Amino acid sequence: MDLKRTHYIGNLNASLKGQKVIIGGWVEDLRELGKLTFLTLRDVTGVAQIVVIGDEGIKQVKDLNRQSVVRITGTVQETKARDFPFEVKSEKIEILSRAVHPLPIDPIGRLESNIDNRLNARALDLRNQKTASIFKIRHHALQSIRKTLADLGFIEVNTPKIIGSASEGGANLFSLKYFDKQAYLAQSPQLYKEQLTLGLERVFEISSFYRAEKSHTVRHLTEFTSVDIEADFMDYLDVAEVLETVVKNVFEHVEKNCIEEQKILGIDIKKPTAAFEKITYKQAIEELGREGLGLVEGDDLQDSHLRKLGEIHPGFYFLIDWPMKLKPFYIHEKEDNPSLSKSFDLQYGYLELSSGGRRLHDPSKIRARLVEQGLNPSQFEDHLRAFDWGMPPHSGWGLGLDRLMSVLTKIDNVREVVLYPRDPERLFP
Ligand code: AMO
Repeated sequence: MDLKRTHYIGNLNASLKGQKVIIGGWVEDLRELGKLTFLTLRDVTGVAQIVVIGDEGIKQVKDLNRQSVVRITGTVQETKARDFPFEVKSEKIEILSRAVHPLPIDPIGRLESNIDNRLNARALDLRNQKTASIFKIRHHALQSIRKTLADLGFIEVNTPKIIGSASEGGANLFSLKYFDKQAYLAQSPQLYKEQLTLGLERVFEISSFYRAEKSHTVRHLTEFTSVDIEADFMDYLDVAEVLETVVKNVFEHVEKNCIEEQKILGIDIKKPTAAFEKITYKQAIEELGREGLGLVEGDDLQDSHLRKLGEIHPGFYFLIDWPMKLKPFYIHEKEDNPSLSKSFDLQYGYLELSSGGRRLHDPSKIRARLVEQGLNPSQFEDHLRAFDWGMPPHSGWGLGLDRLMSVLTKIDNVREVVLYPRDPERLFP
């Protein structure tokens, strides 16, 4: 059976009047009006009205359930319908796949289903134009990130996800049996991306990473998508600038290329124009002190502190120069104040979107830091060997794509912007 279509519905228009077309998609609605049946057909690009005339055609679609898949051969013609600029008069209907009735959720979204029911029927949920729009925007965001980084000379890489020792220290690791050995799921590409600067200088990776965190929040998943970069001959503020460019370009690209999707979601995406403010950790502590949240230097910022900072700074801002003791073993100290680090987080209000910094490239310093943090340097020897082979000074960051998507689409729960989210409770579908 031939499955080809001559057009996506989105490519049809009134100027094709009189032309024969073959389209295919999902039946969204069916209305019988005496000797006519009107069928609304949707594919990924749009929706069209089909008029079915004649006993045979009408009989074919009479008991057809919504969301069944059909291929229509017909002619584009003028319409009296107010919602459509043209219609297609059907000459041949092929029913390719029948949907059951009732469906687990209303795919058009007229009847709202709760998020759990929608995630349980995610494939069908994508027929809801709001859901589809989120993932079209996500596609455009990814395209923009890849283009920005490639234009800046970054090479896209793929690092292993099954690893023999922790990349971010020991906490929150998923372990798995690897034949007769113990293995883990990568929490980040940290060690690999650092090593790769030795050969490829500027690298980036966009991939899933894993954290065994039993967090039940709208911003944590056990499997999340991270955009990671690492670059030699760049200091921490240089890579922060790359991050700012990446984020701004995403907004600009989506603002221009996802006009219909923004309409469907009822959002108005605007590229941030101002430079992202840089607030030092010390300034943040002082600001929080003035708000009555007394912290002493060296204290980590808890959720309540970040929420308060987010009220003071509602948009994008960098929190820079964190105390060394709050940062991972691979982070470089500030030359003029070794108790502070060359590090930053990119925040959107209270939400942490990214963290990064300059890395240590002197292996003896890394070994000392590992010991300081209660980690065993011998478990990192495979990694540290590379630091004796001409490791350039380097910096990088990791950006949570799911969190960025939630900011972009103004949807709080990251589960909404991930196709098949994984959290401590959700392992299916
Ligand atoms: P970090 O652990 O801060 O840094 O992670 C970087 C960014 O990844 C996102 N993220 C998550 N998103 C959803 N669910 C999670 N459980 C989750 N965990 C992290 C956040 C966070 O800001 N190797 C360093 C980065 C670097 O220095 O290059 C790292 O992994 O948006």
